[in-house]
Amino acid sequence: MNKTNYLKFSLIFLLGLFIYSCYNEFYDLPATNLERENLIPKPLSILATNSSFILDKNSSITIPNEEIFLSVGKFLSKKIKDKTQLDIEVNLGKSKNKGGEIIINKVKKNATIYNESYELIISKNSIIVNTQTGEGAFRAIQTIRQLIPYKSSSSKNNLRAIPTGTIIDKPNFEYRGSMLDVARHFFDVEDVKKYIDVMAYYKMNVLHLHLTDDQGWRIEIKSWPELTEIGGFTEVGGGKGGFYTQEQYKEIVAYATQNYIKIIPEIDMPGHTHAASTSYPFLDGKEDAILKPGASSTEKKAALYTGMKVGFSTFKTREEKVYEFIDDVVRELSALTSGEYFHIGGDESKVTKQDDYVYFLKRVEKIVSKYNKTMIGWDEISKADLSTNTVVQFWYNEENAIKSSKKKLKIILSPAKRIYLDIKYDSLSKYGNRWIGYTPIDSSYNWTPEKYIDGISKDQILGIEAPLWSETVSNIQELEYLAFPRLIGVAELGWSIEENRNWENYKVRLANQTPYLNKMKINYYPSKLIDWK
Ligand code: TNX
Repeated sequence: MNKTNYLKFSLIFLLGLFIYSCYNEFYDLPATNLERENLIPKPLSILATNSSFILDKNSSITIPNEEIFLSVGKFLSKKIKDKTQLDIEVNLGKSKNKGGEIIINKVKKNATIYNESYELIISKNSIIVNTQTGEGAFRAIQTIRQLIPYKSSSSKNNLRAIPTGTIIDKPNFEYRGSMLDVARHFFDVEDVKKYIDVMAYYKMNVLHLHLTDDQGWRIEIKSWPELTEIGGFTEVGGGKGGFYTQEQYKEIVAYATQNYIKIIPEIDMPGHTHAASTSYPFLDGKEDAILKPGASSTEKKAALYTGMKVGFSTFKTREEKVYEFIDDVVRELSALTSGEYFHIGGDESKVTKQDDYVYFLKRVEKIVSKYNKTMIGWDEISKADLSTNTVVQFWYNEENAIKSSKKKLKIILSPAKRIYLDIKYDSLSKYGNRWIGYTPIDSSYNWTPEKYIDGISKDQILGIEAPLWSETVSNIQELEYLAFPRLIGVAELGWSIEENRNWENYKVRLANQTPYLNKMKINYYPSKLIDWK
């Protein structure tokens, strides 16, 4: 290089450096405050440094050279594109270093931190994610997504200013779930995927599918085809019902897995089983009662139930063939499910004799563990002496939950009073049940799972789950009306520690979720308690 070229080169270099260092000033970006961002759930700790990282067309994502991080990197790039139109490339291992970088850094395993924990260090030039797992990286990028403004931060170029600072974060509970009742009304694969999208955005990690009930059987079981051919035929109100083929169910499991969400299938037994027993009358002896032996499929379909009552059906618990049937169902469904849990229902079995109920649960618990799954049941299952691996889902009866926790079984909290998403908000609610009164969004948020039941301490609580029973909702818009915004509050109760939760503060962050909810076309309930933006 001769002298003039050298001078030219140095000048250009210095000019570039100058422009880059004046970037914020150049675009006239205001000072920022990471601590005041509308993040939900609220992270464990936030420290603001009041400047900006610029995300623009020169930015890139750099990830460790592992398949698991590649999918997380691509996920983030796609979400950035959807939100900002910016094409952000994903580089393995080494960065190309053109502009501000998002770097996912794999740190060494440390037994004292959760799989889902992460650290986010945002400076002017980079966003560094420190985590030890794909799961941690996935939770971290939800925070990044939430920090990216919807509109360009400059009128000159398409760029987004992200507040600088450090976030250290990990979940309060390891189990943060919701349940969809696809039995009372059926919801198709696309509906479930959309629900998963929103759950993932708010860092939830479990979706429980209530696949069977009196009104319908919604999962194909190859060894018992009439379960869906007959049992899937209708729903509450007499609509057309439906079911997932095994391929469709696998598609849901795969989609959930990409979003670091576990699917928990529920086959509700021995009560809530009218649809199954109408398909195969030996299950409850309907052959003698309602259906004649050898009844045609038309006769069986006519005997299906489309009302909303509960507690009238039961399997014949002393009939050996019933357990052969259950074995097939648990085997097939377990093979399709990657998560470790299998939910067997067990609620409101009002016409099953106590002895029979207890006998039944012990038999079913063995079947579930034979297929390497951990059993979950509604709180009534505490009537039986079950293994300490089994998990009890509290929904109504505190004594049941206390009894089980004394026997060292873990508890999932789903108090109907607080987080049953199917309960009406108030007297103006268009849809919803109201057997337990109303649940406006403040009372759904304003409670303390850690101290909810006297006698159950935090370490005995696996987590929380918000069920959405679907008697009164028959399409995704109606379902969303009940789920949102309450589900978002549940996500915060599950993730954020007690000291970081506060209704007045949450209320403001929730009000600022409207750009996201609108972009997702979510039909949320516009409660007057919130000053929606
Ligand atoms: C109780 S919760 C039920 C469901 C109903 C729900 C309606 C539970 C284990 N059983 O069968 O759909 O109330 O809120």
